[in-house]
Amino acid sequence: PKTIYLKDYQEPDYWIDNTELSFDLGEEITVVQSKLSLRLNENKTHNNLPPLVLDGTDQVLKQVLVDGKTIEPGQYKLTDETLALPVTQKTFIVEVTTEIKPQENTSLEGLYKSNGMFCTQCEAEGFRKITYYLDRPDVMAKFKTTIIADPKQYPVMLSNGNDIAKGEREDGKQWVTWEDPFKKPSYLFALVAGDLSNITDKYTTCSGREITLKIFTEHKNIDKCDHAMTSLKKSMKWDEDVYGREYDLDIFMIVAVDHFNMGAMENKGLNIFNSSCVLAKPDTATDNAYQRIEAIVGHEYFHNWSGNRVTCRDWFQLSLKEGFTVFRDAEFSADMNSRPVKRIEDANFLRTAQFAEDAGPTAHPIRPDSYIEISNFYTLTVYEKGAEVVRMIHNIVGKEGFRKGSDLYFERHDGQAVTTEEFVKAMEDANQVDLIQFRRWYSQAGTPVITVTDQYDNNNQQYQLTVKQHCPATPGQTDKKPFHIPVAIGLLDPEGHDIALNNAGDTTQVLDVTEQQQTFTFKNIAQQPLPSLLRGFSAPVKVKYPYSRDQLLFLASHDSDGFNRWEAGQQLAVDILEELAEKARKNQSLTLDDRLIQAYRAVLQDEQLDPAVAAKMLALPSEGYLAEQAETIYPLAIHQAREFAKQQLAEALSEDWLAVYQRLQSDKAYQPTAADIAERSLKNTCLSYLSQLGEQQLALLEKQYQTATNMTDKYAALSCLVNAPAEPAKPIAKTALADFYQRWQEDVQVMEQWLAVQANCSLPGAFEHILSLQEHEAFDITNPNKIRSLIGQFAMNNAVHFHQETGVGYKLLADYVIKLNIVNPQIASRLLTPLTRWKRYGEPHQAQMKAELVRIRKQPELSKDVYEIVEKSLK
Ligand code: BAL
Ligand code: ZN
Repeated sequence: PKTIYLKDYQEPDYWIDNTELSFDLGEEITVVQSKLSLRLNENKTHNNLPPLVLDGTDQVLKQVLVDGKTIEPGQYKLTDETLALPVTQKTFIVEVTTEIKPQENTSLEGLYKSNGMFCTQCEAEGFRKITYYLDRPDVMAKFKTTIIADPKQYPVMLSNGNDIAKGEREDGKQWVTWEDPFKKPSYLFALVAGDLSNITDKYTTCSGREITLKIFTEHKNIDKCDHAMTSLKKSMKWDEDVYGREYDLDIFMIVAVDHFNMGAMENKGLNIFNSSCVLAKPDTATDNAYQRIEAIVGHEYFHNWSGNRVTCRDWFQLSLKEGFTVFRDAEFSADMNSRPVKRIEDANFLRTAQFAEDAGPTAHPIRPDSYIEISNFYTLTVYEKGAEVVRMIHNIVGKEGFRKGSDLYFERHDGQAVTTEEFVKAMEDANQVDLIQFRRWYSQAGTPVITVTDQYDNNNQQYQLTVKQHCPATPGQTDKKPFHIPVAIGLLDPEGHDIALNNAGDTTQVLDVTEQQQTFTFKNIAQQPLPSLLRGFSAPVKVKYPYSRDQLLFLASHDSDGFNRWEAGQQLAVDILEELAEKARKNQSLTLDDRLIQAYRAVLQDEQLDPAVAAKMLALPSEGYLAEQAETIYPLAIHQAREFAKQQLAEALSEDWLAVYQRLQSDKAYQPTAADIAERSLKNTCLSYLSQLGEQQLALLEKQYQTATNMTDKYAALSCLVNAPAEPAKPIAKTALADFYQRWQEDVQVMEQWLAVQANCSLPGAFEHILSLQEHEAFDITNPNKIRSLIGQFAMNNAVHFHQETGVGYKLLADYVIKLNIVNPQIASRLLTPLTRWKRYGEPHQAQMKAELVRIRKQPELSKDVYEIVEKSLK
């Protein structure tokens, strides 16, 4: 397969101004007709008129016309991936007729069927599976789309823009024409046809325009759309208030689809959503789902400006729209819910998963230099680290400066396909700041490590922090230049109070770290302070400072920065768990440092603390995070250490867990408000510790399972039962799982949860059970959500079974990668991720993981998606 390089980017030879499409949807064959108005790109110098090379694959070419004249097979050149046509005029019309079979398309790219409904997914390069086209984001055209189908099966037929005409043909088929007045690249095209219900609402924009809002779904799910509608209206208002962005079409539609590779897709005016990211009602969706839906509805809506109105010139610029939009959705969620908790969750996720990506064989900058398959670059780096890079700009220029910069960016580039450079330039120009060195965040991969040392001079009342930065080598990048890292810090006096750092009395200061080594001096410091470093996680870096456990305990109870209070507790836990894991690996006896118990007790007894923050502070670092911290990963030792600590904390604080659990009992009707979610989260955290306490608390779990009036509480109880180590819990868990299945077997979203809770079970015997679930009717290899729930959860979150020493866990994953390589290459390649980390593991894991990668590489007909990841991993 060919590698595509950013440095080779060239504008296209031709532009497409207008695209007219017609789809005659059939059960066997779907006929696609396109009519493209093309124009020579006069920006480029041409000796002769170059041939028009259209992208296209997986379709049968039936007819080609240029300016109304048939082009015979001898006159065009057709390959598996392109159609090249001779050109004789600078402007011309191309008409192409092709046939496709959406019902056989299991890749879920292009046009396909999900539960009898036709739907599309075109980003990044799915449109070329629909028709021959200049399938690249810098070619932007106005689209007019006619859909023709049997009205009995497909009464609802949707595409981008506004519906402008409809009618019935003589053969009884109905047709509808949609027109999108905004120029767009092909990746934003969408089509849906099916027997769907919808809920409708209205939104009046800031300039007084009335927008029709519709959410479409299968009839049985119509009672699950309200939360998404509320979230949509909140998003529209928030984007007006915070960014001054108003919606532009007269209608905004969302469609829920069960078979979907991604979470959702921002097609112009017609967002298509994975049903798990849009459908919710209290008795079937957890608080996590409610919050995920709000965030994703926001994310896709915000793309209307950051992505659609201003789009990407090429796919190397993906973070231009994704990093910025993730930043926007994170701020939206922070404004709608608890800001500190959102920051903790995002930083925790980044440090667990994106740092691991940065430290592995697929590490790449947020603006990659090359790719084989662009689908492989919808990564945590491009999305989450990309958002952190935007956040750093926000912190450098300030809230108002950022708004000035984003206004300038949208004003300058509305209707254009641009690069990350244009974004940074707009921020610079609007604020007269220099981001030259900052741009290295776009081109250098890897997680920088800052090592901080300090010195206090009592005589001069002076305190110095020396910061060194280093970024480990990543594939293709050995020597990195220093980054511009904004490091927010505070200093605590021995009583735990913040020290004023300047005459204005500021207690947090941002140090602009730009050199390999730099010293910062603070004057008038009366006593030796304790530094609070990287407050609010002000940059996506690792920090090393030799805190003692007592100092961490001190910060965990005194730091005025909510994020760093949580972080100090995490660091204390990591330090203790690392020592325990080392002992476990050497088969030594384990004892828990009492300081962790003290820290937890303080949180449990602090009734003033926001329960959402308390729940975060009472969660031990995940096995994934501990693995990411380790030099060499021994997953079974990590698991043993963490389970031991959990057990000890459960026992030592049993009365506190129970007291808080009982205090938080409530018979309020379910509301997905921040305050209620916070209380449920703390209550269920307590329940999970109580579930460690043997037989004595089983009645509590069983009661919560049986009496819960919402899915959050019910699922929490089910999860605790399934993972409770006490022998008498087993039959109760079995009964609960059967009851849960019985009750919700018709509900696809709940069945995903049911599979996931079993896939995550780390108790002995769970692996055999997971294997048996592959045969269960709730599982379906053609549905990515089911793959993610069973196989993905198992490989990502069930370390003790995935990494079992016989290697059978790795084999299970590799078997799925091999099967899905044919069925759905995008999902196959994503599933591979845990195996790609093989070099970081100790033996026997390392050799076994590698062997499975080698087995995958030997398969005939590897997709580009899987090939690229396997090759990079084995280098
Ligand atoms: N553009 C792909 C889905 C998303 O990031 O919104
Ligand atoms: Zn996005």
